[in-house]
Amino acid sequence: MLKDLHHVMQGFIFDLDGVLVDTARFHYQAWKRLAAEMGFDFSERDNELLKGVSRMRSLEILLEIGKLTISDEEKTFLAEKKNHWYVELLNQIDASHLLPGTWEYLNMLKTAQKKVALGSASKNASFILQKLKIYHYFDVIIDGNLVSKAKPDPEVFVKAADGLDVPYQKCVVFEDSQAGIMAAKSAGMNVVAVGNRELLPGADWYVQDLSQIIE
Ligand code: B16
Ligand code: MG
Repeated sequence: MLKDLHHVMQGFIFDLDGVLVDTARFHYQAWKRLAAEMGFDFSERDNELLKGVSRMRSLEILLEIGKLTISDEEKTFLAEKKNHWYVELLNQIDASHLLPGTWEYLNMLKTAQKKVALGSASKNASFILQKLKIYHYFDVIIDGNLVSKAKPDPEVFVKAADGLDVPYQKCVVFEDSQAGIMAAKSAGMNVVAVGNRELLPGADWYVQDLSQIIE
């Protein structure tokens, strides 16, 4: 039972994009601008392929869509350019951009003295948490700057659980991507998928957003 989660679990690990905030549309705008500059279109459907994926891997997928081959130096340059545009867009976000239930659930966990961590692929995670005014809720923040292996490798969640000093089987991960669900399960953790069962097989529980978990 989803309700029992709070009694049984000790560590609560959150993915960022798609779970706490919808930054996917800003990633989309920035990638679309880059694609346009290179002379091809990038659809919202294509953007689904980039969710939960690292920045460099996202660029490689974009280049595959545009059927372009470029050098590693050019890749680094383009990834930085996209990030510059993305960060410009992030400047407009504030607490009103939190997904439903996020603030209430984090508050509830803090009141219950539960341990809370972030496990995100984003190198901008700390900046985003500060903009959203929820940085202080996190005991541990593991982001794209601290991991070398992308989801579905469990590294990001293992580091988060170790940082919280909670056994993996007492951790629950909240994820909106298939790679993230696989990463958490392979670490022996419990998973709440944020999204549809059909699109995200393999999780232990399903919610549309965090407002469905609040007791
Ligand atoms: P950055 P998450 C992921 O965040 C996004 O879903 C993914 O689209 C993005 O490419 C990745 O972060 C890297 O982000 O360019 O800011 O380092 O879902 O793992 O919280
Ligand atoms: Mg995500």
